[in-house]
Amino acid sequence: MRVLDSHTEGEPTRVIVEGGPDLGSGTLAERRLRFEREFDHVRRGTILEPRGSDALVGALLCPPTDDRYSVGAIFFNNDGYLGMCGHGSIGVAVTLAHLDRVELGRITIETPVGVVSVELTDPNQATVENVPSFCYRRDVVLSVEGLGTVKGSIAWGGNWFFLVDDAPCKIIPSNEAQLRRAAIKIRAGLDTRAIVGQDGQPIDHIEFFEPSHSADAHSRNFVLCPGNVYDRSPCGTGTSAKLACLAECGELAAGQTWIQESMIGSRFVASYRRNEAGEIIPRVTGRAYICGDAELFFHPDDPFADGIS
Ligand code: PYC
Repeated sequence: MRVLDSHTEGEPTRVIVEGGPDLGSGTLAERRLRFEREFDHVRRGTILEPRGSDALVGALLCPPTDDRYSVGAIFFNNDGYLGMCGHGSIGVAVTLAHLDRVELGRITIETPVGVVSVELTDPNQATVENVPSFCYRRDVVLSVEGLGTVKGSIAWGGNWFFLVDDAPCKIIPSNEAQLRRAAIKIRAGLDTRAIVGQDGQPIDHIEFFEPSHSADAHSRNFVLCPGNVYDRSPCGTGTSAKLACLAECGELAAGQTWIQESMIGSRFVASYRRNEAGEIIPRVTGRAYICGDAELFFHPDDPFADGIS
């Protein structure tokens, strides 16, 4: 299997460009289900050690359902499958440009939760126009052991997020373990109380915020992903969820810039527009760099061919 590795503002993406499973036809959501049911060993073998790491997000390229779209992509990680992935969409676009499969300009990526458009402005920079995003519930309060009362909002940005009003401690790399433990507890608390997204969707990403550490950015975040690792980038879908909440509270107007910084100081420059239906369409700009072009081997006798779970 040939994979191209890149990172988007520090967060890695591994795109399967050759030798991935053939998921057949159907919608991307149906194909994601087929991936999960019949080829989950491929996800594990590609992402988990010894070939990968917990921080990796994978993307399987597949033919789109409609030739108006450039490509289909199913994103996955150490825990399972994602709806959309903002940093991953930038990684896919930069990877396709690196392989000369697309030119600079606009491409469209079909995902299990909708079609996103990605404008490649140079070989290492792209703007994702995400799926419609929205704030689902505000001022959700829950009591979490060891943390006390936690208040936040539930929002959709291509994945489900709980955006916590107050971070439990300063968002700096040396507090990573504390932030991760707190976010895991909050996610468990939401789960126990059956606090979910629309249509009963589980909330699998937890996001903390604090003011940015630099004068030219608006906010710093820490995002816990479903596999209990933090997003090294400011998280494209998490930034989209944040924009939706800011718009809901009247704190950010359409077209206004929001610079979201991650715990490691990398940035996404974001804004939103409203479509004809009045929905929020986030735009997220970031940089990605190719860092590897590899062939992965899966020997039939290898006891860890399917990864170390
Ligand atoms: O950038 O949307 C994102 C993302 C989701 C999980 C990891 N990154």
